[in-house]
Amino acid sequence: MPKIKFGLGISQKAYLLGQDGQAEFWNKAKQKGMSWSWSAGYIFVKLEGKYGATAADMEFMNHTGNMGNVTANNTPDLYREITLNLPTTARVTSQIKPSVHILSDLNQFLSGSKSLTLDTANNMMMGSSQHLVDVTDNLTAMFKVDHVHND
Ligand SMILES: [Cu+2]
Repeated sequence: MPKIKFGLGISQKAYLLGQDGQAEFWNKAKQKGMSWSWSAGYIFVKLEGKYGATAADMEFMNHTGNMGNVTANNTPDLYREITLNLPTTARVTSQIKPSVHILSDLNQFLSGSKSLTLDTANNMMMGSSQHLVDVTDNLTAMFKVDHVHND
């Protein structure tokens, strides 16, 4: 079965190349609001919105990322590699540039393999706390390839 593999976040291998080793990627991430300071590094996933039991009137902000060198800091590594099955082969030829269309089920954020509840203890979090490790693990199951365009 044909497959596609991609990274969710930035691997330590890439981050530890240092700021000069990022080429233009660091600046692009910065422009898109997907970075902290260099020492904290890249934001992997940024989820923001409102929630509430009766009305969506509470703000939440969950930003996942490694906050630097995980070995030196003795913190969890939130980088994940995702492998998905392709329903059909993606053909690359001189005429064909295939598009792989991936759907993301955001419901996995809180209702994935581990049920999570937003509350005042976790609704404003950045980095790699246990809540954000749980969020990351839930999000790894959010992707699926819906279809491939071979044209
Ligand atoms: Cu499509």
